Amino acid sequence: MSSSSTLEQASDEASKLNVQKGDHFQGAATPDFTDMIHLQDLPAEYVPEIGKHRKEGRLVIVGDVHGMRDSLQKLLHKLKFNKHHDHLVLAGDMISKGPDSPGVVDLAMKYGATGVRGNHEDRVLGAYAAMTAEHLEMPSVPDPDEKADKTQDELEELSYSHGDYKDRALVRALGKERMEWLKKCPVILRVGDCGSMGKVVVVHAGLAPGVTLEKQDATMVMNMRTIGKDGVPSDGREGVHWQEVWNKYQDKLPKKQKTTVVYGHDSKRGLQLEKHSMGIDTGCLKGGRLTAVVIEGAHSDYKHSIVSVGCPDGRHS
Ligand SMILES: [Mn+2]
Repeated sequence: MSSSSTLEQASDEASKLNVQKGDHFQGAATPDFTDMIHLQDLPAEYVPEIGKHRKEGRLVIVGDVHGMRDSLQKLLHKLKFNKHHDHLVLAGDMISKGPDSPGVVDLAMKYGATGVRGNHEDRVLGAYAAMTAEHLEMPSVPDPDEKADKTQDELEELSYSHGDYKDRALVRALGKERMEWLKKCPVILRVGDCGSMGKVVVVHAGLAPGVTLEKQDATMVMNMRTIGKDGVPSDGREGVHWQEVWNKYQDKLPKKQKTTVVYGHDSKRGLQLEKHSMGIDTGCLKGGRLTAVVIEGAHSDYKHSIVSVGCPDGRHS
């Protein structure tokens, strides 16, 4: 793609954003999602080098952490992760469900990690945008009054009436600084060329084959599991898994255009390693494993390995 067409696309995107912003200023009650980052390039300094004189350094891509801070720490210890030459990428659903979402974001910030926006980050960021639009206070801890004197039924009713009660509680638990960090996580992270792996891209759920990264449907990138006969992705489990279609499509492409996708989101299927896709959600939250794809440079090519640690069941903690 030429740089001018990239620029044109960028300005197309910008004008679309302006339209949405205009609607917002006209008093629409919908939250302002215009700051969602669709596609971002991983800075070149984080991409491992190859060759005789390569610098030391690995790219460590970790699947769905879901608030399992201690498991993430254990995995990084096992890898002897060193933030001075290694780079950590979290493939979305870092937060929600598990015991310590704030702790996971703190670790990510401490290690200078790059996060990708998963369906859970998207939900919570949606709640954050709505709360910000309503000018609600953002206390750093959940408001104790909110739960006081309410029975479970009332809480459920509250949840029903607000729609996103749990998401708002998590926003409050995370606080502004962590929410702003999450907001900067792109839907699609383009790592770049990694030799025989082709171009490497990290997303939370999947990519539609034959569609440019710029034109991918962001909601589907964070949610897809299957692709229908019409070629349209879906979050349903019935039908052909998206990565089957993706791998068949990659096989037909010239070598230089092949793309390997690293993704999470599908703990039911677990580790899914194929030629041009690597599914690494191995169900840490439910007492499975937390898994990383480790990419490093060698003399004339890149190599990758899978490293994982066992996790306690984090669902009821
Ligand atoms: Mn997910």
